[in-house]
Amino acid sequence: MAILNCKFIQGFMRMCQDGFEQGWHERNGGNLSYRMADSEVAEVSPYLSKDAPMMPIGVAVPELRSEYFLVTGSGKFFRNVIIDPLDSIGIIKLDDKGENYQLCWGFVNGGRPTSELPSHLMNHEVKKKKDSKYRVIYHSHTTNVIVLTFVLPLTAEVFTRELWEMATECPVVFPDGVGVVPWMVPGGKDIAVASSKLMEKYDVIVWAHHGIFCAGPDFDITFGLCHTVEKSAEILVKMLAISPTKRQTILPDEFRALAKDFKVSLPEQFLYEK
Ligand code: 2HA
Ligand code: ZN
Repeated sequence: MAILNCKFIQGFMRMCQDGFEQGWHERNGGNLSYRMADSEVAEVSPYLSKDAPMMPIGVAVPELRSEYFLVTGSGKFFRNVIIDPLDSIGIIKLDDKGENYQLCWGFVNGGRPTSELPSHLMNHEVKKKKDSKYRVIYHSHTTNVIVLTFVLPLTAEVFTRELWEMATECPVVFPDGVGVVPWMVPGGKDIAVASSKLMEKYDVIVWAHHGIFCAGPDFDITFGLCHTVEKSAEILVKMLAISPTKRQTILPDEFRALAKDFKVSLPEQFLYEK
């Protein structure tokens, strides 16, 4: 089917497979959504059905009215996306209030969008308002980030600083830091509201004892962000397995020097004296 050759659908499927191969998507874990550009909507328009019934999103996202999203399906496995995309992924269109959606393509065996649709869309709305280049929201069950939510205080200050210290590239890749949502029931409005509030400030949000949400302009940047954060978390987990303390690390003034040379601004909130 020619629609599957579209660049954005290829990129979406590749990201699902990449995440699965990293071990972040056991069973139906994790979900991905992509806000389509007008040119991409036009490209696939002949394949889109326009009369499917409207379904409630569960939250209102007026800023996203009439937009189209490519999304993974509720209960679908990332593992199956590349071998059976028509079953696993789909395109939805929001109504002119941003309160309901209709299925336009995909989910041929009767699926529906990810159970985390409220969080995805509220995060998309916040990001679009700040910077219309943002198009990707990615939720994955990154093992080492989850491990850290059992041993570190659940604050942006501690998570950001500890992850920055574990790899020199980190403050350059996520200079705004990492937000943390305490444990909450997934899938609903409350966790969507809490997450989107943090998305105003961060591109990375940790869900305690659950996983991570990342936002970005394209698949490479968003996957790379998640990959970088999880790699740093892995280094920290390995370090903590050897020793509860660090013999040496990157110091606040060294971060400030890095920020200057790499032309990023690192909030002082994260450069506290320990
Ligand atoms: O099942 O990851 O958070 C998908 C999920 C729910
Ligand atoms: Zn999840």
